[in-house]
Amino acid sequence: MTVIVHHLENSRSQRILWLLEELDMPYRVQRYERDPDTMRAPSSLREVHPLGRSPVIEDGSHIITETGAIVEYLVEKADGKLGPPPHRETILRYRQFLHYAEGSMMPPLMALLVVGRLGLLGRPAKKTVQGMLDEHLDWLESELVERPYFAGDQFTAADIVMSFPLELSRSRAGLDRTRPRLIDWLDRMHARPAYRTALKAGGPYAYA
Ligand SMILES: N[C@@H](CCC(=O)N[C@@H](CS)C(=O)NCC(=O)O)C(=O)O
Repeated sequence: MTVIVHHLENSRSQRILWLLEELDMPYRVQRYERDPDTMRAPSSLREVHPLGRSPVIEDGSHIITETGAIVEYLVEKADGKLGPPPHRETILRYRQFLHYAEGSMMPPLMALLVVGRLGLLGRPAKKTVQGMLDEHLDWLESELVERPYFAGDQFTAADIVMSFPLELSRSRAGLDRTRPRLIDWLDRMHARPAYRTALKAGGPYAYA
């Protein structure tokens, strides 16, 4: 069965295309463009799922939303490929980063976007939010001192999930070469052939 990915341009769902390429799983992309004024998804995405958010995948009768749940579903469908190697600590870190990317790292990144749009009014809050993000980035940098990938010695789907918050951090939250391991990790991710192929499949993506 071919998986259908409802993919919004310049969005988190780029990760799902990348994962499908890494898993070598057949898929079809249904692309959606953002409204140029509001940057919101078009209403047609609500016909797929009431939240009108991306990513959403369809696999036969299953319609699945939420990045982490989609990633778990696809890894399971691929018989565990790109899941964690069978090592207790690696499994725990894999699960941690699968939840952490959307649960802990994305909220301050979204807050930074909002306070940025408030201009002068947002300035006091910007410092606080940037401080929160710096804590995240410092911790993530220290994690990569210990191991080359987020879960352990091997590339896993946890790296794919972590890509979007770190790409956003580089584009709008000051992630630069002062955190060399994170930048090196991003460079390694972007050099993967499956990443490059997924970019072609997804269309506009401003964070590669
Ligand atoms: N935590 C959700 C977030 C989904 C989400 O908010 N997606 C954004 C794309 S980056 C979206 O569809 N935005 C369109 C809109 O807000 O209209 C996930 O990871 O799947």
